[in-house]
Amino acid sequence: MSVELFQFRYSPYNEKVRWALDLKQVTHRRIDLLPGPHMRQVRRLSGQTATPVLTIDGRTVAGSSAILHELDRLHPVPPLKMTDPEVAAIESLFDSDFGPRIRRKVLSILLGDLGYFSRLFGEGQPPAKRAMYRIVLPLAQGLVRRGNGICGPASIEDGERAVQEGLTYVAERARATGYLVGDTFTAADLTAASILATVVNPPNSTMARPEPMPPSFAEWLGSVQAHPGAAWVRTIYARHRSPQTVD
Ligand SMILES: N[C@@H](CCC(=O)N[C@@H](CS)C(=O)NCC(=O)O)C(=O)O
Repeated sequence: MSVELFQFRYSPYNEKVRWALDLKQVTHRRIDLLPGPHMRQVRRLSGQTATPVLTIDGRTVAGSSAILHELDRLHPVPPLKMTDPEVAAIESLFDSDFGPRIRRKVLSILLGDLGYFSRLFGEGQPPAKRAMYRIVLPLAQGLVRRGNGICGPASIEDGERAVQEGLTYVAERARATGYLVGDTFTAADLTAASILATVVNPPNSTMARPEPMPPSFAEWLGSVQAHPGAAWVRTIYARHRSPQTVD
């Protein structure tokens, strides 16, 4: 089976899919795209512009949830329980509510340092492509802001609130068993931990960030690490995330 993931390196929705592929030990190839210039290629493949997009023997599946459903169907072990209504509700809460709100805050800080932004997303690209991306980024950044609903201070403050709400949610919900649904790892844990990993920055996430980070970003990330929800994210990553070697 030939499996290809068209991805952004630094994106929780892409991290969700990488995690599921690694967990189920699916051999695959990852194709890194740059935010902005990615649009034409992703649209040609899937009729829309958002990543992740997975192709399985030439067949296209777009969107992290649809991809996880398909992977759970094709590779049932270990199960992510995508058809469990409680799992689906938590996945949807993090995908559609906390995820986009937190992303506005994270991206707004990163877009304050375009050199860092281009290093972060350009990792793994050939040097000439990285240099070109740095040059076009002042123009492309408007697309990134508009595409993510970054429109003034209120949207950024709301992102800060979403971080606290998301961390509190997982800390409270996982208190009894360590997991969000029942007493085993499911797509609910995988999704919540992937979305919150953008601020918790666990050491074994594939959303690796080049160091040094911009001081304002490092300072803000530092301020959330003591939250019990951040401890939960680190524990889930330590127990269940072991990135595999990809082709
Ligand atoms: N609900 C979608 C959200 C995907 C999403 O927002 N992807 C972002 C990266 S974090 C993206 O590719 N944005 C670029 C675009 O939409 O053109 C999913 O779960 O896959």
